[in-house]
Amino acid sequence: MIGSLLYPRMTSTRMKFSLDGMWKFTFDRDKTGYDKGFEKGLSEYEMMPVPGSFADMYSDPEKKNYCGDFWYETDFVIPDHDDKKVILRFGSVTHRAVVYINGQNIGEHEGGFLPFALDITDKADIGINKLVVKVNNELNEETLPCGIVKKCKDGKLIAKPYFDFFNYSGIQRSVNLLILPKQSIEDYSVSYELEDNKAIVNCDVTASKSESNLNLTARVRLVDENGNLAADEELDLTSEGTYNKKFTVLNPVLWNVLDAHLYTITISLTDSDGNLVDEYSEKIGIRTVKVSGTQILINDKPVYLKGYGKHEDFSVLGRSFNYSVAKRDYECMKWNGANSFRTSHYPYAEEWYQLADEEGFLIIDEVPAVGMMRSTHNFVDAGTGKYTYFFETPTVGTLQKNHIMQVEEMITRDKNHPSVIAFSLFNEPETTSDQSYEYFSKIFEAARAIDPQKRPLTGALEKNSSPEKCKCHKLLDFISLNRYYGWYISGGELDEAQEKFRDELDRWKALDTGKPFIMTEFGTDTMPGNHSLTGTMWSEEYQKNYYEMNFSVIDDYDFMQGEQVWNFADFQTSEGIFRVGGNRKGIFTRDREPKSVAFLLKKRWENK
Ligand code: CKX
Repeated sequence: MIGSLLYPRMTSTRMKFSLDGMWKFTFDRDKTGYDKGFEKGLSEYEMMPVPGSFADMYSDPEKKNYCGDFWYETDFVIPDHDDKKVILRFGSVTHRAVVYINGQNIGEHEGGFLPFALDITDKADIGINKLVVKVNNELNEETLPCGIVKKCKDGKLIAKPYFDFFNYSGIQRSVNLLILPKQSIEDYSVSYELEDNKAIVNCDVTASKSESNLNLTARVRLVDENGNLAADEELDLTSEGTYNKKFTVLNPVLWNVLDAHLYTITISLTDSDGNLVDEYSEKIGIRTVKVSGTQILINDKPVYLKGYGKHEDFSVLGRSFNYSVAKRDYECMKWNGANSFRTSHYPYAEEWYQLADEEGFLIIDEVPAVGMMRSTHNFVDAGTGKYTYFFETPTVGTLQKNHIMQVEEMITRDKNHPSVIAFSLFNEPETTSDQSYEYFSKIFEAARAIDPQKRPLTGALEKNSSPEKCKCHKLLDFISLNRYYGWYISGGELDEAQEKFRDELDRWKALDTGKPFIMTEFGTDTMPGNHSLTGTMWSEEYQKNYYEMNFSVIDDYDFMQGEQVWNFADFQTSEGIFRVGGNRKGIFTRDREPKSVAFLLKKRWENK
């Protein structure tokens, strides 16, 4: 992990300047960028939006599907400041970045969906500086997500993901310049216990160290939505730079499902003369999450998850964040009575979670551990019994290191959001070998150690991970199933599909795991406007019949505590004979208009 992962905010002690805009950009097909001195500045370039996914800018397929190195450049100004710390913060660069300022390497980051912050205080000048970022979007089996790169005879590289969503890349989230106090708040976490009419809040704060090593006092203040002070506490110093306090909030207004109540938390550091050194504020919500028997409890009350597996995906924007699209998505989800979604298959932009905090939405936050089965069509191979020895490969140790790193970065980034009720640590890997168990037990151990709220952990299991063969379900606090009975399995034969689905759930029941289950994926590709009185596959009628059948099964099993349909909207994929203009399993089209089934879900979810 590099630098503090706190969301970039202005406070009375912190300045923030956005570097978003049009940057210089060039592909580096033959990887000669260093020979051409690109790290000092691009001698050939076009302009490219930041944030943005470059693929959807182009009409030329070679550019759209480009795989390899590419470079960005911009100039930025550091204003004169009074002996402060200067930080450069990237929301995400997909999939890996090397950053240069004025020709000097100042840091690198692996992983395309999480932020990183670089301290450039001694590496940049007051005034104008040149920022160059070398980005690479190749996929391999040592980093997340997994895939390979095919090298063509002419040297061209083609990304071959072991997953279906399009390999959108670039500087896809905002870049900010932060000017912070030398000794600053690096991180904080909150966790809660509820007792009659009160909440016990456990608050940890980490401050950065500096040469001056001032003896600082840390305070935490909580203010409710009406501006009333709910707590104001000095924290105890626990070791150099770390502080802790457990305090009580009387009559707390709890954050609840679709009924959000937020407090503003303000952490401050003051010196021995009482001068304010640093201050950081954001919104949090008091709530607990527990698994008890086969139920998931929010504030000790059972909740049934209704909602979606999503993607960050929209026409032209690709995978870059846009407030209007996010607002529209929340409106669509609220319209049909959803209360939750999974950030399939990677951590989303931080603003998604802030909006969920405001809306009372529940998020299963997923790390980009997708494609852990060696197949470019694993959505078809899943369920056939195909076995690819994925976790029996010599490079799996490096993958595991990266996996743990990204789990830690994700939890560090997202831990204080009330909306985040669980972390998903994988999607559809091979889980039938002892090696997979060994691999994942370390991942779960790392996640449990780092989450201050000890939230439930899960992972989405595909069909080969059957009750009899799956070695990893024992690691999960609730079991997430991705099942396509009536699409990939017994497609077009809903009676047979129903029998098979019931048979599998009976076998899980017989296993008596004592845990809640969630359907995290089920769905059918559906061409909007394609109608069929006989309900043939791909028609809107088939999608409805499929969901009706699946719901009738799900409702017969008490341990089923949620349903997240696949997918919220149609989304872009790699090209292939199984995809017509992308994955069409959306309940909404890619431009967020409902398919007929959206009304079926509305009726069901508003009454469930
Ligand atoms: N699950 C049988 C992972 C998702 C895919 C989905 C699909 C697969 C199905 C696995 O990322 O989009 O093929 O629709």
